[in-house]
Amino acid sequence: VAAVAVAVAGLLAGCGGSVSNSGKTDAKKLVLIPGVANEPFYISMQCGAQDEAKSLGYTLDTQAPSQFDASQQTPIVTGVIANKPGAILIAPTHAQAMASPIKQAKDAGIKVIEVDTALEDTSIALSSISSDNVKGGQLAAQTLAKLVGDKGSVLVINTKAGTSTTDQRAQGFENELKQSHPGMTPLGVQYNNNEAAQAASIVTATLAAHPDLAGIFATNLSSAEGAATGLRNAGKLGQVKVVGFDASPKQVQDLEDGTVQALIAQNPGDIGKQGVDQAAAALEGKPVTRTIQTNMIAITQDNIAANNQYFYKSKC
Ligand code: T6T
Repeated sequence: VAAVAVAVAGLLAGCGGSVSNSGKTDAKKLVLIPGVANEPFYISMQCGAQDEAKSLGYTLDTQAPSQFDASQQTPIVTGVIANKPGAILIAPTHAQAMASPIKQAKDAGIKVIEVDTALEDTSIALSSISSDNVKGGQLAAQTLAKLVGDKGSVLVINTKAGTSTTDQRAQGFENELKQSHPGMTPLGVQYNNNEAAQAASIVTATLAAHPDLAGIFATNLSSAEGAATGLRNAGKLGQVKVVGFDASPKQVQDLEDGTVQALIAQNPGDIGKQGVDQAAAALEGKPVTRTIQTNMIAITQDNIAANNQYFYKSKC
């Protein structure tokens, strides 16, 4: 009776594959669940993950929410659990709100690997691969300090509270200002809901209240793309210095034309690749590394030509 029940459960789940003691999963099937669809950071991650999956003999399917939001990512996770892949590589869109659905994946016997963002609860994922985001924020502060001559008011444009990576970048930035740059006045953190248009509006409103604004740290792609648009609209290009995180095609264009002065580029392709390596290790019973940090670089007009391998892709 038990054997029949297992077979029926397998049929209902629509999958074959190996039987593990935690249920029937397809041990050759990986699913990548990025933070949001059609965005160069995650597209680059997907390219790296796909290539690695292919070379290791796994299939990799990608299912992304249309907005960076836990309410949209949750049903994707639930749907993926029903298909029982061997492992998921996921970028949680919220450090707390995504804990419950991701734990359900773990409880269903699916190996969980975090790529880029992470949950606050470190007991759910087997491995987390990301930039050192606190250090990235510190690097942004040091870069912006040089650009503004270590003085003046500076604004942080962040995405959504609860995003582990960008919260850490803002924290690293503010700590560095506090510790080593007393001449710089932080105006605080404003959130753009991961929408470039909202970042542009934040810049417009901040310039109205603080016409002497010296610099902006934009903690990710949407913040930086929007900050550049806001400055262009206000006719403040070059007067207000911008250090942005990420390196989308638009961000690189903004750096080339001098709208922004520096980009902290991550290595999303490597995050994806290493995510697959960790998933494969877990599925093959090999040792897994709990925390892996991938590299980052500050790109300015001076070193842009030497660093085009860091530019993010719009397609693989
Ligand atoms: O900056 C990346 C990523 O590291 C962050 O967690 C969320 O925003 C991006 O995807 C860029 O949009």
